[in-house]
Parts: sequence; C-alpha cells; structure tokens
Amino acid sequence: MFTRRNMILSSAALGGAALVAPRRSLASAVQDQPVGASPPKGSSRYEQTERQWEASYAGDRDHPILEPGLPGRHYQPVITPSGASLPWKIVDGVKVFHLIAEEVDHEFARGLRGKCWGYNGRVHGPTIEAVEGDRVRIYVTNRLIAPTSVHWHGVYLPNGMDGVGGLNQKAIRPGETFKYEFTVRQHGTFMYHSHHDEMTQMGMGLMGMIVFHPRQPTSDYRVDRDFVIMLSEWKIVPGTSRPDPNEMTDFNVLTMNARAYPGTEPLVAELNDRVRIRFGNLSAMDHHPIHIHGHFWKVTATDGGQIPPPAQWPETTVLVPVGATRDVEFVASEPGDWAMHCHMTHHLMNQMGHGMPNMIGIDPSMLDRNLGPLLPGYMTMGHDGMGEHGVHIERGHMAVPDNSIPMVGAVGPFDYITMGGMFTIVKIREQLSSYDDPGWYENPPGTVASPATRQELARDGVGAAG
Ligand SMILES: [Cu+2]
Repeated sequence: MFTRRNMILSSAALGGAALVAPRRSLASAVQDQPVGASPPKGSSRYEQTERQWEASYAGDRDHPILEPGLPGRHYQPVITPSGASLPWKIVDGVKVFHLIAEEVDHEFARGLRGKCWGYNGRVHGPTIEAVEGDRVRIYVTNRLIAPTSVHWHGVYLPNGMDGVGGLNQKAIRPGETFKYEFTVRQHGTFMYHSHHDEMTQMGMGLMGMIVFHPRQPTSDYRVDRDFVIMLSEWKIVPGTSRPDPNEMTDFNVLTMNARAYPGTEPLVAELNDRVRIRFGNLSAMDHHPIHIHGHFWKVTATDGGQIPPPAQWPETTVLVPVGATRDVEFVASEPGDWAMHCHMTHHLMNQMGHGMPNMIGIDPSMLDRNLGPLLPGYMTMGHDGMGEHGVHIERGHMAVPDNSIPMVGAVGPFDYITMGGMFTIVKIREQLSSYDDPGWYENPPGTVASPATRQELARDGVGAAG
C-alpha cells in the first residue's frame, strides 16, 4: 500500500543519511515529524504500515532455503531473443551455475562481426534464471587476458558476494575460478556485469540479464510470453572488428541482446497473449526510450522490485536508464507486424551514420559528374536524407568497407525499412502453430495505406499535386 507516510519514509531512505544510519533509527527519526493523515503512532494500522515498508524495502535476510525451483513446475522460463538461459544443475539442493568469461567472435548482424568479450561463447552472457528461495552457487572462470569480477546488479546478497573488484573481493585473475553463493531473497529483473575495469569490460560486452521468479506467483504475474532484452551500445569503426571501449559519445552499433537490426530476432505472440518484456540497459552513456507501435504497455517493475498494480502507469515509450531495468506488460490485442525500437533516431542508425556532412537539399549531380572520371562509381549521398543508403548498398550500387553494415535497415514487405540498430518487430498473429518467425503480416484487404485515387480526391475535395 502506498501512503503518504511510506513516500516520506522512502524519500528519507534515499537521503545520504540512510547510507550510515541504521534503518530502525532513521524510521524513528521520521516518526517525530507531523505527517498528515498517516495512522497514529502505536496503532495497529501504523505497525502494519511499518512492517509493509520494511518488508518491501529490506526483503527477508533470513529467507529460508527452499527446494530448487523447477521450470514448468515453479516457473515459466523467459525467452531471450537471439540468446539463451544459462544451464544449471542441482548439487545437494543448491543450484550450480558456471559462467566462463572469454573472448567471443560475435555477429551483430549479417556482415558485421566483433571480437568481443562475453560469457560461455555468447555476447551478451546467457540469462541467469532462478526462483525466490533458491540457494545459488555461481562459478566464474576467467579466460580473458585481464582480471575481472562479476557484480549481481540489484540483488540482495552478502556484501562479499557483490563482486566489486577491489572493494568486495580480489579480482579474478586470468585462469582462476571464483565462487559466488547466496540465497535468492527477492523476485524481479536484474543484471550481471563485470565490475572490474568497468569501462573496458562492459564496453567489450561482459554483461547479461538475471530473472528471479516469485516462489508463489500471484495471478497477475502470469504471462504467455516473457521476453528479456538487454540494451547496449558499441563503437566499432567500419572495417575493424574490435569494439572501442574508450568511446565516450559516438556509439555506432546500437543493440538489443547484442544484435543490431536487421540482426534482431522478432518477438512473436499470438493474438491476446499477455506479454511481458524485461528491458535492461547497460549502455555506457545512453538511456533508451523504447517505443512500441499499435499498443500501450504498463510499467510493472523496475530493478527495485514490482510496482503495486494501482501505481503502475501506462505508456507507449518506456525510458530505460543506464544501469536500470524496466518490466512492461501488455495484451497483444492488435494483429500485425509492429515496430518496437529506441525512439532516439541516432540509435536507429547502424555504422556510418555519423560524421556525415549535411547534404539535405543539395543537388549533387554536378559533383558526381566531375568526380566520376576520378572515382568510378562515386555517388554523393545524403541530399535527400539517409534512407537511400541502405537501398544502394543492398542493390550493390555502393560498396561498404569489409566487416561493416549499411547505415540503415533491410528490405521489408512493402519497401526498404529505413531503420537499423535498436529496432525489432513484434509479430502478432491470430493463430500460431508455433512461436517461430511467422514471416511478414498479410494485411486484410483495404487496410493498408495506399495512393489516393483521382475519384477519392475529387469526392473529398482534396487538391492533388501534379
Ligand atoms: Cu537509444
């Protein structure tokens, strides 16, 4: 229950004093302040509110270890498009995972590969899934050329398991295997990432998602499709394959689960499926407003936990800040191929979108004629925008450097799709025999925007050019 008192308590907890003050004394300090309509101190309603606050913010440090949660029985596994979940085994009632940090030859999209760092042969690392009450033991083997560590972002755990190199543990040297162990005391969407030489190692791809399922899910937790998407950004100079982790502003490969459109795998749902998408953002410098077409969603959780239903809010664009997760949920009520993408237009460009001169409105034909004898095949681009780049590259009119991808897009069912990067498609179909990619949507007759006829223009009194 959100009351004014809770809000005051929680905002007090966000203040600097909370870093050193024991929770109990902080709460009692706040008790002395007059707080409008909150229940009187000492009343049972007051104590109940206090307990709820403590429970929702502190979790249960003595959470019992329960039998390991099993897929299909205790939880419905999540789907990581273009990715996978990390396998585990049970040893004496403990769920045992093994992450191996290593160099990975990773494909961002057809035509662009990177020498990245990842886990278990993947960029990003596989999604770690567990259930509240699970005792988890996660081995981390370092096969990199540099020391590393793994931090479990948003997770309650003993301080020495938090994975901050130098602060909480010795860095894991190349060749060493460390062991992290804790009891899962919460549910929600979290992340893991290197917390040693962070700029370099996260810029190289050392990150992944964590999902903890509730032990006793309420009916509103159940969904039909539960997707996980990590947002990140890279700098890869066209013609090279090593991400540049020193880049600070000019990222040119923007990814969902480390894939750039057209490399992203679509999200497939059947009509009226309940869909959850768990976004995480570990980009170096950019927040990403992720927008869905044809629907709105509710923001249902952050990496601070579930938002009570009365406090959830509807949006069509959820801002996923750096270092945060956001869960959104919606009903797939509208059939079709719906775009879902970051709304920052520069995050919809693949490599080469940056550092271009502004040519809008300039007639380049004279320049091209003059340069033709010197540079056969030369074509000035950009005088009508960037949309034509992809088309020219796709048709072979324009060469691109080895190991690089066009600025934008891919061939779509109607025309060239002029978006790349942090873009994917939510495919909703009335009937599905499987959740495999169903291909392009077949629009019912008369439901596609098309050129107006002469008769229609005359009927509606709309003057047409030409
Ligand atoms: Cu973005």
